[in-house]
Amino acid sequence: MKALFWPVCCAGLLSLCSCGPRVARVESVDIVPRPVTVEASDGAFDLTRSTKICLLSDDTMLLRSADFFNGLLQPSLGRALKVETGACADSDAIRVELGDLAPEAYEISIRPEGVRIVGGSPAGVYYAFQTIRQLLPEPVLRGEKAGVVELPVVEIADQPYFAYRGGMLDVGRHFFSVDDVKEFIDILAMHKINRFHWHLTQDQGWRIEIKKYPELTRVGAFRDRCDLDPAAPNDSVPYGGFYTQDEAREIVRYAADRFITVIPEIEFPGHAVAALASYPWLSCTGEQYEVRQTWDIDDRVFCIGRDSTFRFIEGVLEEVVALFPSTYIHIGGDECPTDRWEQCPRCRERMRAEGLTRPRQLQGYATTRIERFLSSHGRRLIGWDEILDSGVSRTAVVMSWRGTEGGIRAARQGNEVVMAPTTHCYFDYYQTADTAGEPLAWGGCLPLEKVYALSPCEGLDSVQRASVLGVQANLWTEYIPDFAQAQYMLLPRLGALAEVGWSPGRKDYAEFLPRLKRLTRFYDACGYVYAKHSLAD
Ligand code: TNX
Repeated sequence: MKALFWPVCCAGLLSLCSCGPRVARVESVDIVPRPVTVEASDGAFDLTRSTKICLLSDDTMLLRSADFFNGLLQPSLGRALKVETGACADSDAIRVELGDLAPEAYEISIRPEGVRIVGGSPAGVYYAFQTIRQLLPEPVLRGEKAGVVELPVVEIADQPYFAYRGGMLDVGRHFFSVDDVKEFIDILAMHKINRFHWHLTQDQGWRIEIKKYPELTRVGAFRDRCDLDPAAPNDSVPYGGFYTQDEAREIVRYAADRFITVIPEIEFPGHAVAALASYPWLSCTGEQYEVRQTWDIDDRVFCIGRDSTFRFIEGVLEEVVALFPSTYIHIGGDECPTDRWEQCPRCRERMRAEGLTRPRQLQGYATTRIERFLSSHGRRLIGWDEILDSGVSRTAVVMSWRGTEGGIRAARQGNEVVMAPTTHCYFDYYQTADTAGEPLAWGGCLPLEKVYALSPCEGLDSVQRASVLGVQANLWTEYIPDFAQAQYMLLPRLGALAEVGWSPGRKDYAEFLPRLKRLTRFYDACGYVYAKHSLAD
C-alpha cells in the first residue's frame, strides 16, 4: 500500500502541474492572409506554462503583443506565460525583438528548442503573433485545458503589400454598441487590417458627441421610426444612440492596442439630414426637418452659401481631430444632390462671388476650404470619389467606390487612392445569387470568389500604382440591424479582402479556400457568425 502511495501521488501532482494533456500540432500551416514565404518542417516546439516570452527590444508596445498572446493561451494553460524584458538565457522561450525589416514586416522561426520573432516595428511583432495564433491547435482555440501545446516547426517571413488595409462600419443607419465596435476591431485585427473607417454621421443618425453642438446628439442621434426595415425589430419604435467623447477615446485606444488607426468620417456636404434636423440654420431653407427614417439619397444638404455652415463644420472637426490622432480624416462627399443649392439665393451668391459656373463646383469649393482647415491641423483630407467631380487638390486622398474608375482617374492625376469599389468591396450586398433564406440585404451579389478577384492596381502603370494606398471593405448597415448580422455579412468575405490587401500578387482561389476554411475554425472559436456558401466541401 505504502509502496504504491508515493508514485501515484507524484503522478497526480505532476499531472496537476502540467494541467492537461499534450495537444498535437496542426496538420498543415494554413495562414490567411497568405504570408510571403512559409517553410514548414517536421517536429514541434512544446509550449507549456513554463515557457517565457522574452522581449529583447525596449519598446513598451511589445507588451501589447505579449498580452494578446497570453489572452489566447491562458484559458488552456491556466495561467499567463511569464513576460521578461531584456536578456533571456532560457531556451524554453519565445524571443521577441525588433529588427531591420519593413515597418509591418515580421519573421517567425519555430524550432524544437524555441521560438524567435523579429518585427520591423511593434506592429510587425503583433502580426507575427496573429500568425502564430493561426498555428494554435483547435482545442486551444476553444480554451480546452492543455499541458503541452505543440507548435509546428516552421520558418515564416512576411510583410504586407499595401500600407492601407481598411474596414468600414456604418453606425449611422444602425447603431452598434461600444462592445460591438470593439469586436469589429478584433475581427479586423485577426485579418491584419490596420485601418478602421468609422462612418459616424448619416441622414438617419449623428453618432458622435460634439461638445460645442449638443443638439447633434440630443436631436440628431435619434429617429422616430424607420419605414423600410422589416428585418429590424427596433425600427417601428424610436431608435438611436451615440458615442460619448470618452467612448470614442476608448475605441481609439482599443484599436491602437491592435495596431489599427481609427479614421473618423463626418459626412459633408451630403447625407446630412440628422445634422440639419439638429440645427435648421445649416440648411438652405432653414426649415425644421426630422432625422430621416428612410434610406437612399436625400437632397437636403448643408448650405454652402452660409458662412455659419463653415464655422459649424470647423467647430465639429476641431473636436474630431482632438479625439482621433489619425492623419487621415474622412469628410464623406458622396451622393450630394445640388438641387437645393440651385434654388438657394445664398448659394447662388457664393457661386457669383467665387466665379463658379456650375452648382456642383460649390462642393469643390467646400472641400478645398475644409482641406485647408484640416491641413492647418496637420491632417489629410480623404473623401469618396465624388470629390473628383468638382475639382480637388493633389493632396486629397480619394476613396474609389463607384467602381475603380474614380481611383484610376485619381491615381493618374497623382492623388493617393484607396480602392473600395462596389463591385468587390460592398459587403452589404448578398453573398449568393440565390437570396431565398438570406437576411434582407441592400441588393447586388458579391460572392467570396469575386471579392478575392479584386485587382486593385489594374489599368495603372508602375508609377501610378504607387498612388494606390490600399483597399477597404465597406459595411453599410441599412439592412443590418444587429452585430450578429454584421458578422455574417463580413465573414468570410473579409478573409478574401484581407488577402487582396496583404498578398495581392500571388492569388490562387483554389489554394486560398482550404486556408480560409481553417480560418473559420477561429471564427467558430470566437463565436462569430459567418456565411458558408463558398465553404462546402
Ligand atoms: C452608397 S458608397 C453609399 C451609401 C449606401 C451604399 C449602399 C457611398 C459612399 N455611399 O450611403 O449605404 O451605397 O450600398
